[in-house]
Amino acid sequence: MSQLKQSACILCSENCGVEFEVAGGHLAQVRGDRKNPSTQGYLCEKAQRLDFYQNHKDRLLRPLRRRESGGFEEITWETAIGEIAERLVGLRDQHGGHSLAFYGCALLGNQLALLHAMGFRHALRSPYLYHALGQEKTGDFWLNGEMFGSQACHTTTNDLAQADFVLFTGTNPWQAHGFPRARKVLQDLAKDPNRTMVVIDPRRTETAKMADIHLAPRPGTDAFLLLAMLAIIVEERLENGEFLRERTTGFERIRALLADIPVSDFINRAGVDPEVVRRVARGFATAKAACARHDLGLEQSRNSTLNVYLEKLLYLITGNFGRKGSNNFHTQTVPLLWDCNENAPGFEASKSRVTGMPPIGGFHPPNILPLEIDSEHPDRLRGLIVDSANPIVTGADSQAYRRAFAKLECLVVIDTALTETAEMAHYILPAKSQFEKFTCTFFNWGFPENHLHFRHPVLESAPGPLTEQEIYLRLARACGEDLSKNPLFGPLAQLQEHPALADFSPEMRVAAAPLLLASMQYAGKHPEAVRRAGFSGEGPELAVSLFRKIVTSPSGAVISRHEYPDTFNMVETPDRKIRLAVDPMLKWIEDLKAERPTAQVSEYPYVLSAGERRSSNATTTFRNPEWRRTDPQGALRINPQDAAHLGVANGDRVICSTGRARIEVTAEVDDDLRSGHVTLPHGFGLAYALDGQERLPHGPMINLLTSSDHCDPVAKTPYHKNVPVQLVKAS
Ligand SMILES: Nc1nc2c(c(=O)[nH]1)N[C@H]1C(S)=C(S)[C@@H](COP(=O)(O)OP(=O)(O)OC[C@H]3O[C@@H](n4cnc5c(=O)[nH]c(N)nc54)[C@H](O)[C@@H]3O)O[C@H]1N2
Ligand SMILES: Nc1nc2c(c(=O)[nH]1)N[C@H]1C(S)=C(S)[C@@H](COP(=O)(O)OP(=O)(O)OC[C@H]3O[C@@H](n4cnc5c(=O)[nH]c(N)nc54)[C@H](O)[C@@H]3O)O[C@H]1N2
Ligand code: SF4
Ligand SMILES: [Mo]
Repeated sequence: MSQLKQSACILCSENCGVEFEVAGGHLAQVRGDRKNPSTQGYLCEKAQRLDFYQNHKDRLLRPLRRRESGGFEEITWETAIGEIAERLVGLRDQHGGHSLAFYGCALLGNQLALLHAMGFRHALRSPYLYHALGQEKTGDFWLNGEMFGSQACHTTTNDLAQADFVLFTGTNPWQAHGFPRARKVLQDLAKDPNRTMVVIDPRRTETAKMADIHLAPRPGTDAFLLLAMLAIIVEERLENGEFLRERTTGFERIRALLADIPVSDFINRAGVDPEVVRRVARGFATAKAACARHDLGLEQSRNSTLNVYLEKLLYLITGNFGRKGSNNFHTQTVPLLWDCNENAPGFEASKSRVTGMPPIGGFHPPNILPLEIDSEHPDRLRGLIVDSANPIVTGADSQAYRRAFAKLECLVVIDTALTETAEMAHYILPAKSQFEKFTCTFFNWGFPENHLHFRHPVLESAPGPLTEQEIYLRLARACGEDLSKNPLFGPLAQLQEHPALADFSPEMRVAAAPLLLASMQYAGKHPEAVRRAGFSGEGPELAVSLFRKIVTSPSGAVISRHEYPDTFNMVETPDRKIRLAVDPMLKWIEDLKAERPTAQVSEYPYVLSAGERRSSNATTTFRNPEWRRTDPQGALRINPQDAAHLGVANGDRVICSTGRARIEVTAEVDDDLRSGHVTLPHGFGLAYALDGQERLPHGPMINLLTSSDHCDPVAKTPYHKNVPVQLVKAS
């Protein structure tokens, strides 16, 4: 007997609504859920493979404890919780809460337990949450603090479906998505002769092939290109004077700086056609509504935070902010981002002890984690809880991670699967899968309309795994925390008794309580927008009607409808004006002007983008490599000229090395790449035992090659898209 159940795909932050036919513990048929208000039935091909996440040989079913002699033994939950609590409380009491840190706790699909995790973090007095967002978006969050007054003022580009000029820089949404129904939106853009799509990417990506204009700069030169575009806009007086006067401060300093940019020299540095650059700059500035979207190609490349700053200046100087089809702010239901500016309470205490790194948006960067552990510093990290992440594979410099994790006095991993990180743990705690529990994602970053999808379980879980909410509650209790006094567990426990939850099962009451808290905060902050989405009442009544809708809509709910100018009410500077001039960025631009390209021949002459998004990857969510239909080896893509130079043909093996490591990969000759630029995919290198074979890694483990010090000076985000490598044909 099969049954149709609604849920979401968990493979990227879009979390497209799905309908599953469930049969015999399998997610048999997968269809797009037309009733999902955000994704409306849309799916990409990867969703068809979701059963590979649910059912595989590495699923964890029992708590495991590391044996002195190596390997793991099964233990009961009671023993596991008791022993972990004793060890963590021991470290806290002997060395202080700052000897303990958390990693992850909020994954692409699995974020409902975040408040519980933070409740437990409070019990341990730990100031640290390391997170993958600190490998990508924290430079952006830092700028939001400087320019908009709060690191939580985060911009969204979801309205680009309404734009008539769209600029994608360093992102390939055909593969990576990043906004709802990406391929459909791209197809509509490409078909419409009145709208323009521009892609800035060194590779002729799937998205670039659909664009009206593709600029292929040398990898790592976006700052030069964007500065040239800004200088052209100002030189041609194409800035939006009215917007700048009403909404911003500091433009005169920016104008003076841009007047001094050597435009032709900078365009030359980027290696693109000056006429096309002018056309793009003019097009963006004079469009009815333009929207600029970037992703890792800017964030994980040279000058990361500066790149993002220049993109912000581009849409702000041209007034493409706070209106239909432009860049806007989004609202947050459960706040994922927190303002951590210098004046925020507890700022000093939240700095890491070894490297002195403050959190940005609430997150510490994975790049510094090995240094914080593998140190003689008396205040080094000694205990770590990893939940929903696999940093041994996904953090820069896997070997440094391994060395550091081996020194931890207590490593606890909460996961559904036996990962490379779990294999190093003292304790492994099995979590229910995202299809076996109530869960939710707070990456609902829509604007003007925002949505939330509280997902119900679609499968029975085997006995053994628990939800993360339950795990954190048990751990906190075992640590002796008075839950009623805990700033998170206390309110959540009270809300479980709220009449709005009275008709729910006990399990659902625990699961849904964070959303009642969130609904109260959200309806309190955005009452008009919530009412526009069809809810009525004031205060608690409005909050409860919003909450009831969220938890009883298995396909997701529309939670608010804003009006475009609301964006300006969300600016948090004292005068509600956007500060354009950010001193460290202006200084950085001066430094770039002084920088001279080197003519030196390097030992590592190729630029590797380590971590491309393809149809063959989905972070590290799938362990069984058989889910892939193409690209089984995770090929190194290389330009034909470079391949010929190395004497390499399609399918040949190549040694790819950096100062850190050398790995053997398979070449795929690809004329969509510039000469000198090569790419390897993200998410490969996971160990898995195929039938009749040993448990062995499949494909390149790219972070053996990367290093944590090749990174952004402000946010410490790694320059993964710009790793100098040496290539030789394998003998
Ligand atoms: N299929 C698939 N989709 C995913 C994921 C996945 O693992 N697989 N992961 C999800 C996650 S976690 C994220 S963060 C997003 C990331 O999504 P994206 O950032 O869009 O994806 P990437 O392929 O990592 O990088 C984007 C582009 O940057 C380009 N690039 C490299 N160097 C430069 C440069 O110097 N300048 C410019 N302008 N471009 C450059 C690359 O050629 C590439 O096309 O994808 C999400 N979606
Ligand atoms: N070189 C290089 N490195 C990169 C990147 C790159 O482009 N290049 N990209 C970076 C980026 S953008 C990102 S976002 C990170 C992603 O890297 P991570 O932050 O490590 O996240 P994932 O790879 O998505 O790992 C998800 C983990 O969650 C587990 N999991 C799945 N469901 C559940 C659940 O319900 N409960 C629990 N407790 N666990 C669950 C999975 O088994 C898996 O181990 O990688 C980063 N690393
Ligand atoms: S991987 Fe595809 S189907 Fe899944 S959430 Fe992302 S875009 Fe949607
Ligand atoms: Mo990411």
